[in-house]
Amino acid sequence: MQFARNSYGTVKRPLCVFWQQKSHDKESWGDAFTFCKILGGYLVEIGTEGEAKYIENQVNMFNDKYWVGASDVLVEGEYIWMTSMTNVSYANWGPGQPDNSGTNENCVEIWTSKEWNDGPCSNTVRYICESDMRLGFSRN
Ligand SMILES: [Ca+2]
Ligand SMILES: [Ca+2]
Repeated sequence: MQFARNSYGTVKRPLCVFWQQKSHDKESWGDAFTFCKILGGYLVEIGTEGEAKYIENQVNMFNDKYWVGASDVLVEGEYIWMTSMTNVSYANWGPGQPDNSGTNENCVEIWTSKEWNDGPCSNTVRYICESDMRLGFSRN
């Protein structure tokens, strides 16, 4: 596991991002949501473009898509950050997304292009957790 701290002055909360690096660490969106809680955080929420860029920079090494903590599972087409239960205000949707393909796409992933997509929640995908808590994580 790796840890990183945000040095951005623009985010609304202290942001500590951590994620699983190994190839087997892919989960359904629901399991990713749960694992983040078990790990002492929550599936990452992105409130601003600055925050999005910070996370993108931290996870370039993924070279893979990853879940973030937004879903429209409650009301189709209304995306909510599911930990804070706040509306998704900033988003970087890919072309034509979200498209609710197959009427079965309710969970938000970020592609390697940095663009966002709604995907099937049952897909197993990498994921990013973050924590508001000051747990004394060091970078290594
Ligand atoms: Ca949907
Ligand atoms: Ca989609």
